[in-house]
Amino acid sequence: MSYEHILFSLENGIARVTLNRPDKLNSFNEAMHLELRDALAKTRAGKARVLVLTGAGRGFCAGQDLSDRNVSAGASPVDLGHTIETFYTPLILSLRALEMPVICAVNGVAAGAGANIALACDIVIAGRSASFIQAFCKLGLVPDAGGTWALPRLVGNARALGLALLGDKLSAEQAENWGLIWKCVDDDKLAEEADKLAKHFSTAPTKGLALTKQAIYASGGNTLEQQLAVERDSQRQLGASKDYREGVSAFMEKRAPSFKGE
Ligand code: T3D
Repeated sequence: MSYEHILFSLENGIARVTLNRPDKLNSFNEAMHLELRDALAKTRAGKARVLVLTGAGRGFCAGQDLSDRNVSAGASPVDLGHTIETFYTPLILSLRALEMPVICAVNGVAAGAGANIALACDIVIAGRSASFIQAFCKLGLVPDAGGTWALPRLVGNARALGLALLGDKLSAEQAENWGLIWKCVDDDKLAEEADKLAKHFSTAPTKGLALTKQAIYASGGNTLEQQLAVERDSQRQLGASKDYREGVSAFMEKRAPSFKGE
C-alpha cells in the first residue's frame, strides 16, 4: 500500500509514523485511518522494536476531519458509533497491544481524538508550544478514542472532568505537571528527544518492555492478587528469553548488554 496521508519508515528497529495532512492539522479521514492501520500492521510484522508517532506541520492531530461530516438540515444523521468501532477503537487497541514501546512526539495541538490517540501511546513527550484539547464537548460529543478511560486514570476524576466538560486548552507544561504526559521539552529539542528515546528502545529487551506495558495497563482492572499473578506469569515467560540471559551475563561480566529483543 502506498501512503498519501502519512509518512512511514522502518529502519534499524525504529518504526516512524508521521500524520501528514498538515493543512487540516492532521485530522483523520478514512483514508488516513486505513494507511495508519496498514503501517501498524507493517510495524508488527517487521523487525520494529519501537514506534514513534508524530505529526507534520504545526499540529499533531485535530481528531476527526469534521469536513467529512454532512450535518446539513436534510442529511440523515451520521452513525458516529460506526466510525468509532470501525476506526478509532481498533486504532487505540492496536497501539496498546503493540509489543514494543510506542512514543508519541506531540509537535503541536492535539485535539479531540488526536489528544486521546497521543494519550494511548506509552511515552508521550510534547513540545513546549503543544497543547491538549478535549474538544468533544464543543460538538456535543463525549471524549472518545479512549479519553474517558485514560483521563481519569492519568489525572484523576477532578481534572478529567474539568478537561472533558470545559474543553479548555491544556499546555504541554501543565500536562507534564499533572502527569498527563511523560515530559515537555523545548520545541527545537522534540525530534532529538524522540530520537534519543527511540534509539534507546531499539536496543532494549523488547519482550520485557512489551510485558511491562501489558502489566501496567492490566493493573487498573486487577486486584493486587491478580496483578501479582500477572507479574509471576510475565517473569516465567521472560526467564526463558535470550535477553534475560544476556542481561544477567552482561551484569556478571561487567560489560554492556547486547539485547536482541528475543
Ligand atoms: O465524527 C466521528 O467519527 C466521531 C469521532 C470524533 C472524534 C473527534 O476527534 S471529534 C473532535 C474533532 N476535532 C475538533 O473538534 C477540533 C477542531 N479544531 C479546532 O478546534 C482547532 O482547529 C484547533 C484548536 C485544533 C486549532 O486551532 P487553530 O486556531 O490553531 O487552527 P485552525 O485555524 O482552527 O485550523 C487550521 C486549519 O485546520 C483550518 O483550515 P483552514 O481554515 O486553514 O482551511 C481548520 O479548518 C482545519 N482544521 C482544524 N481542525 C480540523 C480542521 N479541519 C477539519 N477537521 C478538523 N478537526
